[in-house]
Amino acid sequence: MTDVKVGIIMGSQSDWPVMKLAAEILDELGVPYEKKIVSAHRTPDRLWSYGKTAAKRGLKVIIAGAGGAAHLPGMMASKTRVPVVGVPVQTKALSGVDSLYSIVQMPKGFPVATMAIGAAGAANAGLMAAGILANEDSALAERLDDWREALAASIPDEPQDD
Ligand code: RP5
Repeated sequence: MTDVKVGIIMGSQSDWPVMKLAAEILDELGVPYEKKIVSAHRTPDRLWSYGKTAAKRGLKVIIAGAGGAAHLPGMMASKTRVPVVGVPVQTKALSGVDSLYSIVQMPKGFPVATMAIGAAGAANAGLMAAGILANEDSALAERLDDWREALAASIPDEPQDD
């Protein structure tokens, strides 16, 4: 077992610019994570072994991002009981609606907590993972509360002219 409790996985190197936003949130909150390319279609054996060992290795949350025929989050949820947070990566052809539908419509028994398409979804996946871990980590809970308060405080009371 290691200190790493969050796994960020993605179907392709091309997903990293978006999935990086989840990593940046975890960096801000001081949550250690690992990041891997694991493709449901191109590296299915890697997917299988990642899912098979995830709980034993001490992972508590897996953030999985993919685009198009985005089967990675759902297949990972089929292979491990570790909660999977899915991020639909935006696509050129169908704007990420394909990714969203591929991830969100799981059959009963194998849930994926599906975020919004793209950047907001990736950042929220980091926050979701932190929130889950914060239930058992009071120092992290305090950092997350502070992060949320800072965000609220950054919102102006009134709209301004440009
Ligand atoms: C999916 O196909 C990946 O998650 C990525 O979003 C998409 C395109 O992958 P590349 O062709 O850019 O490698 O498997």
